[in-house]
Amino acid sequence: MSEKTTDFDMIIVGAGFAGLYMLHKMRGLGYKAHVVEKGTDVGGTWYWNRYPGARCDIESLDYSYQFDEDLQQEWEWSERYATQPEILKYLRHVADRFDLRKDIDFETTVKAAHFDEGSGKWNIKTDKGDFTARYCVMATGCLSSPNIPDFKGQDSFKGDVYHTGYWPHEGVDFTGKRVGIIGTGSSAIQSIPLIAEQAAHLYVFQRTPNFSVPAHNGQIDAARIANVKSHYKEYRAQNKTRLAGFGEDGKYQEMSIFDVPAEEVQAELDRRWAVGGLQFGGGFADTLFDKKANDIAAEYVRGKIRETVKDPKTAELLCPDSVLGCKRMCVDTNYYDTYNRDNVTLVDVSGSGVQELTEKGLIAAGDEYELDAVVFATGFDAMTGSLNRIDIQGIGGAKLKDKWSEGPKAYLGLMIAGFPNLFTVTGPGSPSVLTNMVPTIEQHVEFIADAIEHLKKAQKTTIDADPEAQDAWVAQVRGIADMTLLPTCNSWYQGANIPGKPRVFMPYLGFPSYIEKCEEVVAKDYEGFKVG
Ligand code: NA7
Repeated sequence: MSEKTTDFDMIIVGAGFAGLYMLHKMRGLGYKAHVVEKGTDVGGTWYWNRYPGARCDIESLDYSYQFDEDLQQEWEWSERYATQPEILKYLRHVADRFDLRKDIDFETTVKAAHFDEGSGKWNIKTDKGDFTARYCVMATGCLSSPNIPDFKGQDSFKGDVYHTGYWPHEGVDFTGKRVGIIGTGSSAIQSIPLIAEQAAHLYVFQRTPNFSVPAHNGQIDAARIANVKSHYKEYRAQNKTRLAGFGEDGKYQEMSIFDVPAEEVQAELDRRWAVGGLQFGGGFADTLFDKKANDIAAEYVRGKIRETVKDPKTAELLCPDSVLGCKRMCVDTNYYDTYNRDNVTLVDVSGSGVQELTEKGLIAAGDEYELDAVVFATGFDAMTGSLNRIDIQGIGGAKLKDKWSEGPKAYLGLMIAGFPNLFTVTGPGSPSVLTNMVPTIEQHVEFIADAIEHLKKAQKTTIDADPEAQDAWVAQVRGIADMTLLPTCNSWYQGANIPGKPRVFMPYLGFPSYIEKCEEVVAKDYEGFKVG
């Protein structure tokens, strides 16, 4: 039996959307690439997040790969917003179709990645053995390191405990159970209506309410599928010109809401609400910049909440007083209506929070709730969590964790100065989570592959971010965010959901401008990168 190869051109960490395409791309270019994946199968985010109701909030015709025309033509999405099982099935199909599994080690966790200046290679340590590779790509995801708050008495609870991001593969039957769910972010908002249908009683422990807009999900209209598929390439190209990489062109989106007559504003908000989805927030040019403009759209949603939820006290508790869109809006099916059920109670923990887990349940706002199961829908250590979990060391043994102790710094969200030949797909400073993630991932993967081809042609072996270019990019990311209302609430965009995490706005706001910037960087011979 031959020895297992441990030296590769590239090691890719993670087998989600990013890792799979990176592998396919590099293999196609003739490189020896290999993926290391913690899960038992491909899927990344869509492998782990199996909670009831988990689905994408971007439409399935958009949230899919475009790198292969045959793939996008042959795959049939069934619903407007794909469920987690359907996206996982799609990614499994992609892995089989391009024969990717043979180059993936599953159930293997990367513990460390150290740059060896002598060999110019990365030494990658896993729990199953070590690898060396000239290039290392962290395709570790943005929302992939679950946040489990450290409540007092955490281990004393005798019932079942779940986190939405680590959901059991076999599913959970809550029939007849008293269930408590902590959190009211997107994962909670998607799962609450379904858990409520099963549970004897569901208590929702809410620290901060979120804005949610209806998905109006359903089977995708066959005519729409045929239409998009008849010109998929042009359809994708048009999306690339849009602010978040998806959506529609609205009549007023270049206009201030104050320049549009009030009845037309109302009609446009009604129209967007009826269409459903994240596009609700994109109607007017100033919604994300001017608090008064934002208030109009925010108050519209509050009106819908008050209209839907029968108990006025519960309705008020569900109405956010923050800026619409400063936390990622949620997209739901029957979320607000679920509070009209007799077996659902909203518990306000905005003051003292969930105080303690006990043997029988939990204590919140001074009262003990007896429960059979607790669901943590408490989100993720976004954008940096999965990178910081790995002991990454660059030039001179410098640790990434130390370099990022005051907040993450990266150039274009793709490379980190001092960590040569290490790439991040959708790292901090990438537009990633503010866009349709799949096309953004494809763009990053293609940028990385092109950069490596560039090195090969130039007979060079190393690429690294220039610290000054990196600092300028970090300043630009923050500068743009500061022009908007986005930093005004405690969002995971700026690390505010994790105690002690430095508060730095991480994603770059501006998808078409990001692509233009990357193209300019390449045209200027990899401006801002040091090639050697
Ligand atoms: P989110 O959006 O980060 O939501 C997490 C929720 O958990 C949010 O309501 C938090 O309240 C709440 N939370 C977190 N810690 C606590 C503690 N200690 N006590 C009470 N409540 C807490 O995560 P999701 O998984 O729902 O969604 C993540 C993204 O995935 C989403 O934006 C989409 O892009 C898809 P808080 O608001 O911090 O007061």
